[in-house]
Amino acid sequence: MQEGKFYSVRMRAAKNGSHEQGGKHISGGEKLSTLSHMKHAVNALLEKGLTHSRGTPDFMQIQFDSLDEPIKLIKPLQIETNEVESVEIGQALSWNLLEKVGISRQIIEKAYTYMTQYSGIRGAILIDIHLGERIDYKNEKGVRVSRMDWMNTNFEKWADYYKVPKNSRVKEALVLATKVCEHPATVAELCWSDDPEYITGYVASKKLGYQRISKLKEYGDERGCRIFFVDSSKDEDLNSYIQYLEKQPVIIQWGEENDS
Ligand code: PML
Ligand code: MG
Ligand code: MG
Ligand code: MG
Repeated sequence: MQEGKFYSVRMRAAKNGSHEQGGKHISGGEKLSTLSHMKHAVNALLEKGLTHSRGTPDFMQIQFDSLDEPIKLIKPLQIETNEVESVEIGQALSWNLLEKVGISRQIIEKAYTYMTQYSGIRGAILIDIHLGERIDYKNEKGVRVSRMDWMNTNFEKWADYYKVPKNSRVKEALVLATKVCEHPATVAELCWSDDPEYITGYVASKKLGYQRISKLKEYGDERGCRIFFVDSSKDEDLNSYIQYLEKQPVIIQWGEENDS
């Protein structure tokens, strides 16, 4: 890993005013960077926010903050890509995977209604696996998982090894899912993009790994969201769980045995 102090770099972009003014969420992004790489990090986030298929933003905020906490290194979740013929088959597969980790069909059904109900919020929503109720108190913001990254050289070696496309979307989603699933209170994550041109989504958990599903929604649909299924009995303090998601710095690092 690189030497020196690290900074959390964050971007959020909206259209028709800022998020606070009720603007439409366009894009968000997270990086960790040293000061010497800051221009590169800021530029990459600027580019991401300016070229999103949800629209051209008229509000963007890019900020960096120095990190004082030690950075936790985590191995990426195992990745698997499930090619499916249709959205129906893709969604049925996502149900099966969620059931495999112990979530009841009744709760999955609720989660599916939330996926569209809460589409367009910029963070994730947290639901309790026993009652299926939304448990974060973040309203239209949701919980923004932050302070995480994967250094490109290590990511590219991993991508070569697993023959995964070296695109930043897969990288960013896997970084997020790995951080989220590392916490013992996370049972699983269900995600598909709010990008109308991107229909691949995933179910992730520590046990299942990162299970990509090639079709989870129809092309052109702007609805998408992230849901974390949380076992609240495993973590008495919801605040400390949210604190971990928002504040614990994490770098994904592929195992040393494969990393020359
Ligand atoms: C997003 O970009 O909004 C979420 C993307 C999820 C799927 C990424 C992948 O292809 O693995
Ligand atoms: Mg997005
Ligand atoms: Mg986003
Ligand atoms: Mg980076």
